[in-house]
Amino acid sequence: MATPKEVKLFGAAISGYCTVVHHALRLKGVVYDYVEVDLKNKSKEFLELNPVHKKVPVLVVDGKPIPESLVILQYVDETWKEEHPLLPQDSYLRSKVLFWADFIYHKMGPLSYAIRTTEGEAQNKAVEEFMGHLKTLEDGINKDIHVHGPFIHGEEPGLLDVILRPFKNGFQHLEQMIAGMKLLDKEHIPLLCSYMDAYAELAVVKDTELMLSQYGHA
Ligand SMILES: N[C@@H](CCC(=O)N[C@@H](CS)C(=O)NCC(=O)O)C(=O)O
Repeated sequence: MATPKEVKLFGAAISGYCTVVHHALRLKGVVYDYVEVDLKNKSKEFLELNPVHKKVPVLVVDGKPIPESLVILQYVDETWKEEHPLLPQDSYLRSKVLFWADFIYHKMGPLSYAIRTTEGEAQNKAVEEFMGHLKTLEDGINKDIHVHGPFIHGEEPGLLDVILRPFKNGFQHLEQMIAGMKLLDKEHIPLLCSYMDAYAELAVVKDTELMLSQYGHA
């Protein structure tokens, strides 16, 4: 496959789904243009890129649109294969990583939304269920991936490190807003907390936050 010439990311600074794409491109060293989409007033150009879901992120590579963040991450990993692999070479290990990625997206994502958008009893229930999922994820990663390093994927961050990042940001924000709420608890999920802390120190994380801060969000 020829190396792509023009890479453009249509995203929104508030969106964790877009953050993960910024990080993947930057870990790979891909040079790209960024277009901030006004989600309240989506342009005709943007709607033509993602007519099915009408959501960000959409990555456009040499004029071809790729929607859906998890699909984009896999596309990026395959297209810039030589640089910083995000998925393991071994197909069984890769299946495990994709299994837990799917768990994060489809089990934890909706609950994280519920925590942010409910109050009282409903919120407590969502928090409790979410804490259970975090523990399941910690134990599952430990059992299935069991590599040693500061990151989930070992010495270098991979797909799971990337997609967990928006949770850390979101929950730190919630913990500050709601007194007594503790979502990222070192006693409960020591490994995940330490992976997330290591990831937070990366230049790609800080550079992306700096770049997106011009749109009013870190
Ligand atoms: N499954 C999608 C979810 C993307 C998503 O929910 N994007 C939100 C921003 S966080 C969006 O574009 N919302 C605009 C809308 O729904 O109109 C992905 O992983 O890319």
